[in-house]
Amino acid sequence: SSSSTTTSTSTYTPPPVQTTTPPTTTTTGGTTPQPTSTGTPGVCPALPANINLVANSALPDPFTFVNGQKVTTKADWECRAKEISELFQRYELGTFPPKPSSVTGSYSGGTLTVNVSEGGKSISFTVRISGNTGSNVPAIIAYGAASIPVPSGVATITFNNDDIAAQQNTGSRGSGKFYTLYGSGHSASALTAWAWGVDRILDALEVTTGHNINVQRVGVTGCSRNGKGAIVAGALVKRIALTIPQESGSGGSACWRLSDYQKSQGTNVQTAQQIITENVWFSKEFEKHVNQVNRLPIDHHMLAGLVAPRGLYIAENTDMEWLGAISSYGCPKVGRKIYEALGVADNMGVSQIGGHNHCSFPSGQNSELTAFINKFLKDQSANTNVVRTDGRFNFPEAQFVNWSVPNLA
Ligand code: MCU
Repeated sequence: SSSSTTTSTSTYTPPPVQTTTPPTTTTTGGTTPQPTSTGTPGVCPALPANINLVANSALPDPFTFVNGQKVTTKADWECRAKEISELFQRYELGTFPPKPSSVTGSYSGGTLTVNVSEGGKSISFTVRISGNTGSNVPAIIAYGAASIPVPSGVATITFNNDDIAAQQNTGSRGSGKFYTLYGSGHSASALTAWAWGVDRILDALEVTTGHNINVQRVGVTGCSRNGKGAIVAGALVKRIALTIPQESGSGGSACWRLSDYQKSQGTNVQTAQQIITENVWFSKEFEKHVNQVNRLPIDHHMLAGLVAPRGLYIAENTDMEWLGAISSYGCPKVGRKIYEALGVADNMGVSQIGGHNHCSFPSGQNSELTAFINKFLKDQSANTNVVRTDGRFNFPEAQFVNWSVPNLA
């Protein structure tokens, strides 16, 4: 394992395009309007190429820009969200590429074929679609295979994410179709490459007929390692209407700082230091930071915030020590403050219960899941006010939150 120390200005090379133009909500090339928006974009502060990383044991303030400016409006938040996305890409996810020059598709007999070309190279992959009878059918993209009960009236799009970026072990870096297209040295981690694959599935659905899917009402889910993938997809792909990470734990719904805190309390929890020794879910750059995660200007409460204001239902499991029950509950609970600031707290749910095996969705969460699906995929009204754990622990929130929640105008 790595024992390198982090230098205050890291060796990060910024991507060539750094602009101060306001964010657009359809940078991935969607031709349809977004179902929701957080406000009118303004001119955003530029993110400095080099950031002086200073230790902060609290979860970083989502409402203060790197340059110290405060977030006071929803338009500011759009800028801050863009900055946070860039920070995630810089420190842990690698670069999330924009829409490639060509994406085409074809649909036949339950199989959607996605063809992508960029820079003289091409790849193709397929996803299976089931339950798509009718018209304007909402759908859930399931990484690997769905391990949540997908209700009738909602199609399932089964996505073999490993085909896009392999996740066997640390030797998987740079292998998979994403890297065939962009080169094996591309900085994107597996989680990022999979999100890119989700983005391309949506592109292909948009330009293909016969599948009956309503592209405006597509959710994403995955469990465990694939749950980490689901939350990253929801954060990066703004066309996703509902994000359902299941038992994603560290690197997903959990915060690096909180998992380190639990580790220091004697819990056998996955930490950043461990995660990089197991797989390629995060970028090479992240390896420089795992010994000092409290110097990162981000943590995963802000990853949840990138999904806002769209639907986000986090399902966790108190019985799995490795997931870090306090971290997997406390982190999204803090992340939900971003939804609160936007006036849509109920669009994000946090639910953590035990009494079931890993990735075996418990019936005790069925009604919550149904409510989120009804509201965000079926356009029905539903009560999605959920923040709960059956864990008998104390999350010392005041120790980790030293900022207040603005009421964004
Ligand atoms: C919770 O997700 C992961 C975990 O991060 C890994 O450390 C472990 O090896 O595998 C879990 C998983 O994906 O289980 C299916």
